[in-house]
Amino acid sequence: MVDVVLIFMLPNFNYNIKFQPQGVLYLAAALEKENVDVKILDMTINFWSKEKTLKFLLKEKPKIVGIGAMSNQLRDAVVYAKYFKDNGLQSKIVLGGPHVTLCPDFVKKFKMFDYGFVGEGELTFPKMVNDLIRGKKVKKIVYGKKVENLDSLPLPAYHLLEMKKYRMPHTSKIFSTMITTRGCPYSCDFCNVPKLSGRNVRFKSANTVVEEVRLLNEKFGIEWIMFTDENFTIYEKRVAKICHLIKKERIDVEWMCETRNDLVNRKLLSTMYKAGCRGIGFGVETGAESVRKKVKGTSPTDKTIIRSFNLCNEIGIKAIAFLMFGYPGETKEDMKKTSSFPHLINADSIFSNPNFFLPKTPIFEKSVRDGLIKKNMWNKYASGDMRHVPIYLPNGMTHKELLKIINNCDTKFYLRPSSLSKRLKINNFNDLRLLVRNSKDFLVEFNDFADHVFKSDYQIKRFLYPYYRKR
Ligand code: B12
Ligand code: SF4
Repeated sequence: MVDVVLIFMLPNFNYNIKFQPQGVLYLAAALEKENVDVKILDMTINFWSKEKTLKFLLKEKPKIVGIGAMSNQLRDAVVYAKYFKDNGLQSKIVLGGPHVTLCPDFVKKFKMFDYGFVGEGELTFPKMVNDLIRGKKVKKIVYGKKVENLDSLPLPAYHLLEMKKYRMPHTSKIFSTMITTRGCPYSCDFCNVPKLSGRNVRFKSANTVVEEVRLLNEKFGIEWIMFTDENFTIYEKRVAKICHLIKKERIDVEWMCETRNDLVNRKLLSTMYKAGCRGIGFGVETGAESVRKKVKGTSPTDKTIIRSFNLCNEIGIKAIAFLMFGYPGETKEDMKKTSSFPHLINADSIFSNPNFFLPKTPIFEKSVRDGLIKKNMWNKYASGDMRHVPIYLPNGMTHKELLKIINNCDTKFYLRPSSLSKRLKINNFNDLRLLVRNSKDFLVEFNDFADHVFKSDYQIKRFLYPYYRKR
């Protein structure tokens, strides 16, 4: 028996990425601090059917089942919660995470959820849980208090996950995610991070960050860390201190992070490289500067992007371009520019995605005002009335056309001989020999390559049509 089971919902497409869900890890740590017994089910790892999950829950008899879901995971959250309720689960079901934070009324329409939890959970969810356990009355929608001092939080409850099951492209090493900031001061049209976490960036101190790195390395054997902060390098001094401490404490890890192209420079990149940074994902978004200007603002320009990619190439950090297709006013010509841009900037890898119509983003709000979409489209998606996850289709383009463009972009990029040899770092016979010797890395690289080239269409289908996969 356990007090709380936290479920991180299924990913609805076969991302070649399996990341530890930091949100529920932080929640679990906060609950454990209050002596609440908690278990985590990460569906992105175990892919349990609703029947199997219910069986587990009926055995564990938790007082509370907490489900964390992004907007694109809503339909599964609804299907699972309804199934639990219809089949005798007595636990109270609480929905938390980004979607309900943006659209709190969601739980009033979808009655399989007893409660909705809005915002950050660490300071408020433990009290809610205690109230529910003691049979006290709790409001239908509970609002979480923002955590002002991230250093005051207990470290995420990594011990509740099977850490070795997680993986990411670019490495065969044992890997974990970490997140060290909350909030973003920028205002890209397609993104709802500033709405979710605020414009004011809250940081963990370098000491706390490195303490977590050390714990992951020593206790869980983690050799590779992915910092999933949106703009890891936004405060240069803090990153330099993190690098200094990793080196000083001789922690044997390599790592990656994500940031904007206008938030790096030669000095910082070379400090990062020396402390183990081996990859950076940049939000390039589009190869058409005029479109980028509209959705992201005046920066980063093409020039800034090219410069940062060149610097990474020079220093030895893999530079990954995140691309999106489907912006207001974007033409097929613009999309062609996006497809060829990674070649121009000499990217090591790309991630191309359609632009989600994420609720409460500037693009979403404007499209509702312009009568392009209905405000309740995510409810329709959640209930199954809408077949696929809402994505932005510019200028009357069809889904099929957009997906084809995205697939072609991937195929064109990954099938270039220079791209393959760069990914595999084969410049001469000796490189080839080393690669074969280190066959695990070879397989990882080959798997990523194959995923992009042969299965990208299949992946995107799974992401757009959640019921593609039988469960
Ligand atoms: C890391 C990350 C990923 C990773 C890993 C996801 C994972 N396994 O956790 C990867 C790269 C795989 C990913 C993919 C995607 N992501 Co993402 N991702 C993030 C990112 C940058 C950090 C998430 C995180 O760790 N946050 C830190 C934790 C502490 O916060 P949190 O998760 O929100 O949890 C807190 C609260 O929400 C709440 N809470 C959460 N769950 C629960 C449950 C209960 C019961 C309760 C009470 C409370 C509660 O308490 C937590 C602690 O305070 C966020 C942006 C952000 N800053 O949040 C985007 C974000 C979550 N992603 C987003 C999106 C759109 C996606 C994709 C759909 C993108 C795409 N086009 O491919 C995919 C979908 C993947 C899937 N699983 O289906 C959006 C979601 C917006 C929305 N409306 O849902 C975000 C907010 C970014 C954005 N652009 O707006 N993502
Ligand atoms: S896309 Fe990145 S930089 Fe832009 S608002 Fe979102 S989190 Fe901030």
